[in-house]
Amino acid sequence: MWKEENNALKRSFSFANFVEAFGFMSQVALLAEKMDHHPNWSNVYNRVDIVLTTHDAGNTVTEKDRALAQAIDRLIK
Ligand code: H2B
Repeated sequence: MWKEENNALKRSFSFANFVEAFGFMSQVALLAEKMDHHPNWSNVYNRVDIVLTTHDAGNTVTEKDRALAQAIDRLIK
């Protein structure tokens, strides 16, 4: 689940392997572009760590972060 800390929403996802993880990242990238709101993230092999914050609002959590978090959750259902 998403955790709010240090003015950001954070969640980690793990997958069976790198291809699955990268496929997920590709889907998130398209979503982010469509929503004009982009994640800070990192990937190591099968793991994707996502941090959502709005830099235009001085790195605080805004409705844009909450909306992207929900949209990402819908992807993995
Ligand atoms: N993504 C995030 N996470 N925060 C922002 O403030 C932000 C963004 N701003 N994506 C958008 C793009 C802005 O820079 C453009 C110009 O709309």
